[in-house]
Amino acid sequence: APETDSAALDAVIVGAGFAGLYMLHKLRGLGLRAVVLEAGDGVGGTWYWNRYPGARVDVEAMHYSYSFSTELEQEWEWQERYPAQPEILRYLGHVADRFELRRDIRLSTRVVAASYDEVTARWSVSTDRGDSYEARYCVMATGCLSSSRVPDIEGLEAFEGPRYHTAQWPHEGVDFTGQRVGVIGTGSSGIQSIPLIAEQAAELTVFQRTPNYSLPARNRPLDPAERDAVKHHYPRLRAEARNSPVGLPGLSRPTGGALAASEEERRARYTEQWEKGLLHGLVSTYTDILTDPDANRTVAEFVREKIRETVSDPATADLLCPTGHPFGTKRPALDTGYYATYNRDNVRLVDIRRAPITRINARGVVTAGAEYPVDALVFATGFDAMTGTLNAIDIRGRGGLALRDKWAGGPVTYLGLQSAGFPNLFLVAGPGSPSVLTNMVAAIEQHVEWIADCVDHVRQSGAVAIEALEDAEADWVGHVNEVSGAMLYSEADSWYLGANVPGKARVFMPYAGGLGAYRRRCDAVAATGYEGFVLSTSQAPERT
Ligand code: NA7
Repeated sequence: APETDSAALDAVIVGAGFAGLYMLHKLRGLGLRAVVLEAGDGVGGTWYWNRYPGARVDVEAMHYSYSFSTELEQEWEWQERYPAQPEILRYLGHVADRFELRRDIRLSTRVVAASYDEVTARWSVSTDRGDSYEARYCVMATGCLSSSRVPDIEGLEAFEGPRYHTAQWPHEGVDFTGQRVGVIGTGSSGIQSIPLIAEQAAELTVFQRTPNYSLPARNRPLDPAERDAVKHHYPRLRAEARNSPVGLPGLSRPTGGALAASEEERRARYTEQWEKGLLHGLVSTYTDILTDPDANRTVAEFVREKIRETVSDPATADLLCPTGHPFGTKRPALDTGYYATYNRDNVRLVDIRRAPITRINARGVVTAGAEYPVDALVFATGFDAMTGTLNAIDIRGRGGLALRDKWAGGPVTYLGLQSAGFPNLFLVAGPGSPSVLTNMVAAIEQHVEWIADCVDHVRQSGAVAIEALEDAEADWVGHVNEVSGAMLYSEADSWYLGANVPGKARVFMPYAGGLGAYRRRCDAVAATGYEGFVLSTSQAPERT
């Protein structure tokens, strides 16, 4: 992009996924000039990268979609209840076209650094192409699960076959016909891809460190009448979603605790939710599923029973039953035929908790005690979540303060939207935001709209910068910790806590108070003239 462009820029947005696309549209609506810098060769963010077999959304698409345009929500026809990656990518491509976003998106452009100049009160954002963009505002729409991780296993480079990470899947797809395939990792990506790889491969070996809870998705094509009914009721459903804890309509608001109910009542309620195929169904049955270990055990045991009913070999079933962490403290998966896959003759499960992988050699995977030769290896090993992508960018605020240094002991933000010392830098779905515990698109819309209103406020006030105050930030971090501390989340080694990345600070990053409560808090902050933020009305004096 020509350097001359940037003199006229108001904002640089990093990332062209759900967040970045809407942010661009929103800022344009304010009359601002913004540009989106995107590392991928196409738009779509998460849905651009994650092309592994079986990659699907785990929130119903009729709700996991933008609500900001009535025309868009009425004209788009979702084909499935839980569409696979290509359908969601088509949707985002359509959004980019429909709102003419592409002319301001620079693809194949990875942001490597961003620094704030106190004299001009502007950000300078540099890319791996060697150019830079200057603008008053910088919005990091970089995603929560966008830095994929391959564990540092000795001998990895010696493996002679192809290696894949689920989030770096080749665009042309992979044909495993006739091959012996190894999959490492049984989070959502492993759970979604394993059934399909098992159908194709000659042999599949799954290396499991931690069994996860997975619920049947009950995915199906959407019939037109059902689609129309949702569209007809969108105004009510979207309003309900926006103010609900998880950003979705229709979930029951529990009133009582699980242990106050009889075993029969509990079973009836769990069964009802199990049949519905909804990610947040089981946790919304009773008030105390995520706070009381005994209440949680009732639902965890219900899921384990389902696993034992499905998997014919009792030893395999046992290995698949999660016992080390409470239900819902890691994000459960929604699957299609996951547990039944282990009834196939060509699939075996290897417990690498008991006998860890010691190395990889030219032929395959070596554990303490056995060697598993494979032709191809799939890493479904997840991400350096929530902070990985931000910390990979050299972000410098006032006085040259590096965000990654400030966050060395864990991320600190005010409302998940800003960090003190970094004026005019906004985060979408950042640490301290509820996004990953909710319907991500509903959370993104809230963040984007709040940021746009905030930028508008700064401009209307004749100010040049807005920055979170340290006290407000400390209070927010305290509140985030207090809310999750009263819940069972710390009992799981999850990516919410950074526990999957060796050496990462163990801090519960998301705000667990729910989207509705979060929205009310953000609205109150805006209504009181951006309490907890400071506006600078003039550019900082030149330092000597
Ligand atoms: P996840 O949920 O982080 O899952 C990663 C999996 O890989 C998980 O089973 C890990 O076991 C396993 N893993 C990670 N590192 C290793 C090593 N070193 N050795 C063995 N096994 C390992 O990532 P996903 O991509 O599946 O899903 C991410 C989110 O995307 C998901 O929550 C949905 O919101 C969508 P562990 O549990 O750490 O023992």
